[in-house]
Amino acid sequence: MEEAVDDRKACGCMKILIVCGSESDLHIAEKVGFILEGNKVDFDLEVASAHRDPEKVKNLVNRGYSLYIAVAGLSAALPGFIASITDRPVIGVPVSAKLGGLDALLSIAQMPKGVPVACVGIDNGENAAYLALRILHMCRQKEKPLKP
Ligand code: AIR
Repeated sequence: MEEAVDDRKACGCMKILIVCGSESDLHIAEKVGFILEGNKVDFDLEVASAHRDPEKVKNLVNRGYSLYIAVAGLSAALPGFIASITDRPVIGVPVSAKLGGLDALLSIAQMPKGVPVACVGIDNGENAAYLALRILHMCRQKEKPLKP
């Protein structure tokens, strides 16, 4: 396991954007950031709503990141919106703002074909970080294949 963590550290060339739909989602984004920090993965953390400020979201994506983690509740368009303007992997984290997060879960998971978003469990920022680490780890796959 320690060896795998070292490999992840070697993926330092990559940078992730964690973006929240609102400041009220920051407690979930912090869980993501904590794990990325612990694995020495570089990231930015921003707040930008796909509904309230789509131009800000576009400008953030135009900076260019290796991977996006979008955290949002209610009608959570943010991960899908980002996936519509980048070819990079997007991981969505549904937040339990209302309806126990079911509204956000379905908004993130039910993407149309051709616009993929990986959806983790409700409020599960930790799994978004772990999935991101696995995706970044693939940059080392050529040198050392992953275990089956
Ligand atoms: N939200 C913000 N813009 C679009 C959406 N879906 C979400 C946020 C947050 C929830 O609405 O991601 O989870 C409530 O936001 P606020 O700012 O009212 O607390």
